[in-house]
Amino acid sequence: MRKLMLALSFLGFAAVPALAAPPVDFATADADGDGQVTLQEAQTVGVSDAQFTTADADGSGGLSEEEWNAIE
Ligand SMILES: [Ca+2]
Repeated sequence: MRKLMLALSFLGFAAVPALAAPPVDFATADADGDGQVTLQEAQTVGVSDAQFTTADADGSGGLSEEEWNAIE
């Protein structure tokens, strides 16, 4: 019984998703400092295409600081 409880608690812990947040802060991601994070800049710090497209709320092709901070 004790082993079962341990196994269940381990599985429960493993199922908790990683915290939803951009991998680095906006200033770090905006490598050229133009105030927008491009897809290339985002990919450099590990953001996927899908995350970028979802975060680009206005479809401008670049992320503002507000859009960047909304990355999940
Ligand atoms: Ca930039």
